[in-house]
Amino acid sequence: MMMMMIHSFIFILILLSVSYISCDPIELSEIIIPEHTPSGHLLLTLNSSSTKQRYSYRFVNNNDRELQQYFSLNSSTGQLHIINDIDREKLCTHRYTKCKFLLKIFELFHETLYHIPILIDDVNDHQPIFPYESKLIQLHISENSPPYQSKLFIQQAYDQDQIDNQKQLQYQLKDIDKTFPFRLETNVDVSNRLALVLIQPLDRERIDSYNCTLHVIDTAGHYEQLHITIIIDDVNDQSPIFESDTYSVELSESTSINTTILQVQAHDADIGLNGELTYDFTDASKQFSNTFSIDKYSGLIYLHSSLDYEQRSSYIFYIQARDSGKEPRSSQTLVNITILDENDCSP
Ligand SMILES: [Ca+2]
Ligand SMILES: [Ca+2]
Ligand SMILES: [Ca+2]
Ligand SMILES: [Ca+2]
Repeated sequence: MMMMMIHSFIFILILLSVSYISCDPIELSEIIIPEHTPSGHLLLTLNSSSTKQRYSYRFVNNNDRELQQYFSLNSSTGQLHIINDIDREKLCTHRYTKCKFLLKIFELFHETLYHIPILIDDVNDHQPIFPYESKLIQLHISENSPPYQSKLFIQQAYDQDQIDNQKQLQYQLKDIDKTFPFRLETNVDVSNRLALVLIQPLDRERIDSYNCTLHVIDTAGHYEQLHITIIIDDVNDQSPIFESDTYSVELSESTSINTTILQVQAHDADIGLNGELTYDFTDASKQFSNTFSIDKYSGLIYLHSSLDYEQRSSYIFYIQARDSGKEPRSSQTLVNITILDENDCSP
């Protein structure tokens, strides 16, 4: 019982002495450990004497307790080994500062405190990564964008290694040919974004999308690719074009009402509303809508009221096709209807 009390007393004393170390520390020189140094690697031996003196080393007052899990300390020899994989990028999240720690070891019998600065050295073990959820992104540009003034911005790649800061990463555009109308610009502004600068006029009606691959490589040759599809957005720059400038038809004066006479048809190379057409009489030809009617979507023209050759032997009017863009474009065609005489007058 007495012995147990003495032991407890010594233990408390030791704890107290460990917690309240007042001696001047011995500052050891910095140990540089490359990250991922294999487990079992011996970093230093604090007690190299061959005398029979007793030594008892232990970690002490290490603010960053997490650090201790990577090392084992032999209490009598003071040998410090690596026992866990050290990943610099996990241990030090501050990318731009050195990954440094101060490891403190106390020797109880000689009351010696050691300060051991540790520097975890970066190894280039990460590839650069583009900050997008997918490796395939889509960018949009309007087809009337002016060359040299129009840019498509792309976020820079990021590399977790300290060695590979943003300026060290090299970019290249791949899978393009001479017709590719963009040029890659790096470090375009303070945000260090990348940009695809338009260098040729676009024409969506000719080419409506482009593909390229953006390649980034770090100083160790690790690389990443971002596949980019550039969609050319339509502008209403095309007018409808009629299949024919003139539509001529001959019609018997006895043709019954609602008979289909002809169909006018135009095409617009734009897409969406910019290419969606409706047909109607031009303002100047509105008067003919008493005699003929037109279906605004199909361009079919019907006879609206009965004809009489003796009263009128021909009709000439204009039909316009108009797209549905915000600023609509239109064009017109001529319809020439000749009425044929039937023997309907009594002698
Ligand atoms: Ca890297
Ligand atoms: Ca690294
Ligand atoms: Ca267009
Ligand atoms: Ca159009």
